[in-house]
Amino acid sequence: MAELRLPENFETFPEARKRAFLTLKELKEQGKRIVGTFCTYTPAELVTAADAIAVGLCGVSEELVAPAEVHLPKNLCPLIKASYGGAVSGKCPFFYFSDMILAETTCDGKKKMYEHLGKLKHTHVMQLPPGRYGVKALEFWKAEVIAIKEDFEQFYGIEITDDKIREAIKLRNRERKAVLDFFEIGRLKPTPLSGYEINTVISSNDYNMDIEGKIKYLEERTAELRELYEKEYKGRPSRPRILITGCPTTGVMDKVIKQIEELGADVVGFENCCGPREKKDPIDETIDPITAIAEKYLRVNCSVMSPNPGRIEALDAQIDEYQIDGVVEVLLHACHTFAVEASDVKEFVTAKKKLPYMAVNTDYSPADHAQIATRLGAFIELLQGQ
Ligand code: BJ8
Repeated sequence: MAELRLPENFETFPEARKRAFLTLKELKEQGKRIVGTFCTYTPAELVTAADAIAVGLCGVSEELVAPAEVHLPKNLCPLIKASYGGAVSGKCPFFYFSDMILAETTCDGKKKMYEHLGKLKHTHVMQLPPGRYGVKALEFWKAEVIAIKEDFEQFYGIEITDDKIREAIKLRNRERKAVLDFFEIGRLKPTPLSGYEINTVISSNDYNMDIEGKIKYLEERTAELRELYEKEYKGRPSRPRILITGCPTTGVMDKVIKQIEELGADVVGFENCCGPREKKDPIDETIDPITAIAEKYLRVNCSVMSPNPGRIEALDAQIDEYQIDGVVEVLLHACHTFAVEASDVKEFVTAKKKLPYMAVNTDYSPADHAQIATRLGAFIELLQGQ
């Protein structure tokens, strides 16, 4: 088995979560505002402008699935079940410490789950338009962005000024740039950065409450990796380079991302919400801040939007920019929107880009770990032979 390329002081995702939990407890005791969030469509700038901390509540653990099945059907996406399971069982400290929840109508399962969540805690559900095109979609979504601001103002008894929002946009744009620069280390060939580290760092960011600290860490790590590339990697042969697409991979990081790298390939890019999906697209700092926020988040390329051509465009660009040799699509069980898009993705990758494609249908259970390893092993052998 090949070794993962990880830094000496590498903090695993469970370690980062544990550290974040302790920090969050302290912050809560100091009276800080905490808002639980789920999705890339969430305008984090408004949370920051409310002087609140945003924490990610997406469930990533198999043990949280069973408590959810008391109210939710078995045949539902594991991410939805684990998110609700953590909340209803009291096992998710981030839900416990959140003052309120900022949710969104993305897929059907999530939006119906939020109705249950609303019985546990104040839950503001942003209504996303089903498609992003046309003036009406933007007008509708802009009204929803204003509604979030108003709910924060009422809930916390504060006023959120335009200046506060502008300041938050600038900060979050700097954060975006730092995350994107870190991701783009994956463009180097051979890459000095493990995809497992990328997925871990990005998922841990959901629990990082110190945005300035996060920017500093990412800038330093990016500089370190560039130096490492120049000193040790440049000119060496590359392992097969894989792009991950599809559903978020945090809950299946070990059985997919880690296994790919242990089997002899590099995960160099992510075209999913654990990747640069929205990082490449900063918020316009020159126009009315609410309009800028609404326009930006409506451009997120998620399969819940119909149609969603931006995802294929993003895949096209990433395959070229990251010199990809093969694409692995991760489909969480019962995620209909990504599963339906999968045939177009496969067609695009194999027919247009002339690259091997493989879909991994999975959930959070460890039961298919070995079976996935066998399939990934065969896929990587195919790439190595090309
Ligand atoms: S912007 S990818 S974070 S919705 S929960 S859609 S896996 S069935 S997470 Fe997502 Fe926002 Fe889109 Fe990104 Fe499918 Fe499961 Fe639904 Fe999911």
